[in-house]
Amino acid sequence: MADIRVLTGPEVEQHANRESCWIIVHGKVYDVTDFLDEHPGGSKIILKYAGKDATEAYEPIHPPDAITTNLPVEKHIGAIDVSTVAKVVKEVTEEEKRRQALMDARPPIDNIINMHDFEVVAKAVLTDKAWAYYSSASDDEITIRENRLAYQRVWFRPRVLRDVSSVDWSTTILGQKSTLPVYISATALGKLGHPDGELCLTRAAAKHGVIQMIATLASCSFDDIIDAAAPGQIFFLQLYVNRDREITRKYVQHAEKRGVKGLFITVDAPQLGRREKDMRMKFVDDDAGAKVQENQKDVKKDQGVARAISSFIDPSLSWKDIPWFRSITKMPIILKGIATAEDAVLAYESGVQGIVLSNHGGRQLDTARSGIEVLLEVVVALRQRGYFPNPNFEIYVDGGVRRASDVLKALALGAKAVGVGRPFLYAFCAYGQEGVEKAIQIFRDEFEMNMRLLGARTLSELEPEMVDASNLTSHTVMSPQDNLYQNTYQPLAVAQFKSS
Ligand code: PPY
Repeated sequence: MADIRVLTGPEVEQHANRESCWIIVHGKVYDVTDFLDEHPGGSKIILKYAGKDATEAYEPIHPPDAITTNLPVEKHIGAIDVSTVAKVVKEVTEEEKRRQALMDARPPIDNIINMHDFEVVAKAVLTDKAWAYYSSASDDEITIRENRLAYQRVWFRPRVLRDVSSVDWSTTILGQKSTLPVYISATALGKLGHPDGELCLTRAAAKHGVIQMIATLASCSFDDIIDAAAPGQIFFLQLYVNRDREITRKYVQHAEKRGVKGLFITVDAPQLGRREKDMRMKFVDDDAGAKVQENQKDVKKDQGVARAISSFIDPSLSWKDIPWFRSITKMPIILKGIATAEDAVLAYESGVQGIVLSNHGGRQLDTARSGIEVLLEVVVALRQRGYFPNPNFEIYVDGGVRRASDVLKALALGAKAVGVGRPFLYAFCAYGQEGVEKAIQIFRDEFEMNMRLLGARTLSELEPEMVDASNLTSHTVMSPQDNLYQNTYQPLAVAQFKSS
């Protein structure tokens, strides 16, 4: 084996400019000089760390192996003797002090009683950049708001006198046991919001028998997540298909070998949506406003965090690729991001094992309909063809789910389970693993109450007759406003910060 060169901090510091630019990431030294102009986030941000340790800036927004897979091996210079690296004394900004104060004043977790509470706390304690990336949705953000509203156009038709002393909301998803009819949906870049990133989800999911979908663009590496799993813990994998299919093949087969139980291929993101909150953050971030950057052609200033790292995703992905996926894995294949009955039928006929009716949390095509609305037409179309119900083809819905009552509506209309992304993400940004556990507990409490009130003792007793979805597809129907009542009504409050 070749000896690994060990460098010192002062040696690396010699290479701190555009002509020769070395950086340290995770204890290794890389020569990124030739890569500067190719960096999707622009060269400026790399040059800021030229000759220095860039790990802290790199880690939250790059897949762990991004640097090793993008740089040819001859640019991997060696290891670093960490004792020789000058500690960068990070200036604590006013903004950081403010956020730390808010972190210290978070509401005690016992005061968190719903998913919205997590969001309020997360917004307060996250960096502006993290909040912009997580919360953003595309264009005018109509779809992200519609995702909530759509559930409010479905009304319950509860049944009574059914002896609901004991109720059970456990289920199976793709044949795997789940204590909830909810799985943790993939969200990327978890370390932007918490130092342990997605491991907060893994640990909480293990404790409570919930299934976690691992994101291709998680901050923690796939193996770190699987290594942290409890024995027998169930995972699904969300897949962004790489332009280089060999990379995808290896990734998928590795996941299967490590026991992943379902492959969720994202099909609604051939190009990333324009998420304007995220895009604006880019201007702020590089300590140069839009005007200063005007003449710098190397900074892709209009992109934001997500677009900057999405160039590997293959926009040529098509129905013709499904047999190839089938040939490389035995895992069940699910298409994530189906938005019409037509495509649901094609998916069924292509032989996959399921679909997620999703608009990607409102982050892709704005004014695309909500998953729950699409569910109606999908069930009709599949039923007409004799494709529904079919235990070997499951339908999931995601987007906008904040309450167990939302989940029950989706299940009554034919979904097998529901994906929840941001609420679990915000839960760990605000309170780490404990937050995710609390979110799961809240769902449990809500399932218990709502199932009793609805008259369903098990999930199999849910049926379409338990909901009135007749207005779901009408985007103009409003509930009548009662102005007097509106004026006197005191809106519910969210959890309060301790006063300092
Ligand atoms: C999203 O942000 O919606 C994602 O699905 C994750 C992601 C992150 C960065 C680039 C592409 C996709």
